Amino acid sequence: MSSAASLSGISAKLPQSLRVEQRGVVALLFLARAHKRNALDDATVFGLEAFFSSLPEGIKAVVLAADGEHFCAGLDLGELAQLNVGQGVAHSRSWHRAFERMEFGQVPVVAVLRGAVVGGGLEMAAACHIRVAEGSAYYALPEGSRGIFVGGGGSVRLPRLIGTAQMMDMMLTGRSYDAAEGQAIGISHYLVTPGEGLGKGIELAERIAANAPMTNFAVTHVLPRIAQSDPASGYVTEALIAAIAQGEDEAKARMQAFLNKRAPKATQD
Ligand code: 1HE
Repeated sequence: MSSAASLSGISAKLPQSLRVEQRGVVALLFLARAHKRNALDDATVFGLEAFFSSLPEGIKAVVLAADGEHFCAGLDLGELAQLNVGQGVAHSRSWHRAFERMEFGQVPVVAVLRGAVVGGGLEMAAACHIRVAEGSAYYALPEGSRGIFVGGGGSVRLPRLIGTAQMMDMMLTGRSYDAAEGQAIGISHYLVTPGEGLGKGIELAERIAANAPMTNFAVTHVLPRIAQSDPASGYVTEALIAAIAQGEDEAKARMQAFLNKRAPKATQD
């Protein structure tokens, strides 16, 4: 597959704070700034945008993980301290672009969370499609106590994930949630013991990568739009994407495989 060479092409363009590896059709992208607890500086944010904008065709899913004990300490506070109002708007919009490329990019993204998942780190996790948390993960929005507001799309994505009331509490009172609480309120989809996160993330990414590409497109690009639209528009959009997906040769082949007793049944894991 030519994707290995292409991933090394992307790798050469990434800042030092990002590192990429390949496992077959799955790309592993690591935040590699553990000495700063993977705080997101401009170079990293632009690197994320570039990475998710130019994945080679052979890559079918991405696992986003982090070096060190902490997934991400959020915004690099040293950078925001220098910005005036106009630059602050541009800064926030640059985060929006990067996380938009993640959420509505070419392939599904599985995040592997541990330690601090705070501020912009939680905003980034919210832009991923599947979240696996190790038992050490915890979630907070320290923006409230730093005198600022979320700027990485958190006010759009987090209310959908955990509800506006929970987000208000996190920002106004500084409340944090541990990994078990985060699982209970819907931040993570999977909770695993420390050290198991990457393996679980790769396993899930490989399963996702085995889906028909049109199904993955429908789930990541169309489902969230339907969920935000009025029901009448939602039903029409659903009918259209359902027809497009089932009309693909791959869907026909998969359904025929089941009818010919060559495909697995939909049993419990
Ligand atoms: C940083 C950052 C950072 C660490 N920006 N440099 N985010 C926060 O408010 C969280 C701030 N960070 C922390 O609360 C702690 O660092 C942690 C709880 C995550 C980890 O604690 P610890 O004891 O393991 O590490 P540390 O000693 O605090 O940090 C190690 C180094 O990383 C240290 O630098 P050093 O040069 O003194 O070694 C820290 O200064 C540095 N570091 N976190 C800059 N965030 C688009 S809007 C998004 C808005 C936000 O994200 S606001 C939330 C910001």
